[in-house]
Amino acid sequence: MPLAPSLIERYAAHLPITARTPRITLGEGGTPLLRARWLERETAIDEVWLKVEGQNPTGSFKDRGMVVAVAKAVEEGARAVLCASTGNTAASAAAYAARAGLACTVVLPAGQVALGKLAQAIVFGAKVVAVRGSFDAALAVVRDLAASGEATLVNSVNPHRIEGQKTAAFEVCEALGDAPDALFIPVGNAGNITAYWKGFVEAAAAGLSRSRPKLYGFQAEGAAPIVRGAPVEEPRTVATAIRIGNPASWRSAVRARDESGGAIEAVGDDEILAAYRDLARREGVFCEPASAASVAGLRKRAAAGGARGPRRVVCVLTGNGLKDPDSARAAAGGLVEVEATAEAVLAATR
Ligand code: AN7
Repeated sequence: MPLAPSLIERYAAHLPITARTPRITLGEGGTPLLRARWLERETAIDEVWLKVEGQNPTGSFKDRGMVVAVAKAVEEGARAVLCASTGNTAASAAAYAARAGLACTVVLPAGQVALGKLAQAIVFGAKVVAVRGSFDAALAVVRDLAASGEATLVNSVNPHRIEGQKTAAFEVCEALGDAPDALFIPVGNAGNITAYWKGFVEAAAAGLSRSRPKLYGFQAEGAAPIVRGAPVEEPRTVATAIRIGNPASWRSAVRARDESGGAIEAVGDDEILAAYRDLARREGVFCEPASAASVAGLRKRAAAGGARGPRRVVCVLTGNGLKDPDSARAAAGGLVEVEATAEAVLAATR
């Protein structure tokens, strides 16, 4: 049977969808779940799977939540949507607003957004404003604007975003025939770990799985407020997508951690970049640095705990590596340029 054409239609029974909700879609959801043999060997875990969310239409998991948030905004009569973003939310909001015929404003931390994401927001026709400050400052600004009725806020504080994003947990259960033992996921503003937990709880209740996984969330060491138990004034990490010092969904992330029996821990930029490179070279999957935090976290836990523990795990790869060409360039080093002769090329590849 062919898949229903849109995430909203496939999961309507589990989403806040009414007869009046427009069935907008850009082909979101239904992303691959890939077996990761190299990671299985390294970690001595029986099954390691990668949920490749970079295959969504704008290249990140944000599309699952954004399609629902934008459809509900249209249903409720909105003319415009608004968000703060480290980049991916902006790209997704801009695309779905264009699709639905809404205006879109995105507020970004100046100088801290990967080039591809900035390009997406601009090309999709959003009004793009960079502010001097962090993502957290940008979020405070758009919360103010939304409160004064400027536009509908489509950050993950909008509950429709969480509803849409929880569908990834359903897909994992459908693909495996049950929930995994553990799920590894990057944490920034903490909406996604919140959404996965809601999804796994509902999947178990709906009979899509017999169990619920432990959730392991990973922040970057220089941007790890939940791990440290206090907001980080000036968050720093190469993983710009998760350069967030005061996550909006902090409390629900802690709840997901505790109810599932998991943990939220920090990984260093060096560990993130090593996972980023190895995923590309050994598994053929090009994700962005923030996404590799999930795999960095799995490797770190496996190295510390040996082979005991979960037998089947899923790592969420939240965004596509193509979004961040500067990180790729930095990881690759310099390009070799030679004369256009077979000898010169052969010599350069030796
Ligand atoms: C690739 O786009 O916060 O913990 O403004 O882009 O749900 O915030 C992005 C976050 C992980 C963290 N991986 O997810 C934004 C934004 C990637 C991301 C996260 C983000 P949350």
